[in-house]
Amino acid sequence: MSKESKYFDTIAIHGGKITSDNGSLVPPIYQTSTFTFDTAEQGEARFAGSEEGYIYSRLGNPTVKLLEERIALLEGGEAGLSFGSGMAAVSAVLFALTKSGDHILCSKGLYGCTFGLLQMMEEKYNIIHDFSSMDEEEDIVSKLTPSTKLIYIETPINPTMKLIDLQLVVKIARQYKIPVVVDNTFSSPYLQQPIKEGCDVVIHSATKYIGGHGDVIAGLVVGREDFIQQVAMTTKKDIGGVMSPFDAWLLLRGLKTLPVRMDRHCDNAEKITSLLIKHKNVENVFYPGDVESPAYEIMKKQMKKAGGIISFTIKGTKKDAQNFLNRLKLIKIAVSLGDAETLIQHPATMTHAVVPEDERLKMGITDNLIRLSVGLEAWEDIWEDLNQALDG
Ligand code: LCS
Repeated sequence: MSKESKYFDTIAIHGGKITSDNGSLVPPIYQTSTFTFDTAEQGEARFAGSEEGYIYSRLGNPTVKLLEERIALLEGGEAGLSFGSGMAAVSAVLFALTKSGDHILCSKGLYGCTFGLLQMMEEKYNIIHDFSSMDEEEDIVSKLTPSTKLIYIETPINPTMKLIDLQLVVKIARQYKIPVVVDNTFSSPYLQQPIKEGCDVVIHSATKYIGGHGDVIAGLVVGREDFIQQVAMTTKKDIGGVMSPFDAWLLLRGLKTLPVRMDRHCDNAEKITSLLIKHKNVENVFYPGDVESPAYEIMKKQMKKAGGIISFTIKGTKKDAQNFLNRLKLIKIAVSLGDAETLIQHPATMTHAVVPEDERLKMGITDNLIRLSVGLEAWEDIWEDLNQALDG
């Protein structure tokens, strides 16, 4: 883009510099593993870092770089970095910030595989972790240790839709000089920009809203230039969870419609929430856009809208929850979220099955909890399907 816009919608379409000689409107897919050097000396200079330019696609690729520039602009951060999955992004950041003996303070509630990764880090590498609900200053402070190297949070939390007050966490983290890492997957940069709230690093499973069409697995990280460079040249380069140029191209395409898609996801989710709340077979609905929700005030403070995910408990057992899912016709039973299709899943036996039952219950993931990723269909059809399955 010749002149950077201040508007999110414009940056989502034009942000970053397209590398193309031919005036192609859409960025080319540089489907190449390596880049040739004119001379041996040029190769030496590229490796030494004294000359800019591409070397090998695990280290950088023009299509991927455009996506990295665009996500950095959209999150309001200095630089972006891409990964082959959300988990590759999470692990690269966590391993870059810690070493054996260090401590991580996490939100009480995390995506199941992030929980699994933290357990593995503890068992294999002695990088220990603890959880805080992050809703009270005393609790956060009491769980910090001299070895705490980062605070790691999801907000909204997968799948309970609890929110964490970013300003509260940042205030404490600054006092103790600890970086705050936020998994912003559920909000997308359109609804929430943690770096603007003072957080240090943002992570996305770009598989979700950023891709938006259920056809790519990918991860993104945004942070300060020096940190991104550190991750790029250590845990990304040497562990190697990189994004393919084609996947970067799909994500660039997805980003163009992120604002319009998110508005529709949010509108549909608000409508479905208002109907779920009134259904006789629904016990509780967890949606931060519901004015009765304890998360509502935080949502108003740090999010543009409440997002497209609703979780709710039905009256009944695990079997009743499974029977409810089995009665659905339009809505697909699937993990993942943020797609055009409405997706539904049972966290206790699917996304969070790896979390031991007592930990799972502490996070609020009961056997009758359902997670709904509200898609872009007409809300009337989504509701008709939910309603008939709930009535059944
Ligand atoms: N962070 C969050 C908050 C997630 O929800 C996920 C995946 C990841 C990170 C990992 O991203 P991935 O490697 O899959 O791109 N969440 C999933 C979910 O809730 N259902 O299926 C995957």
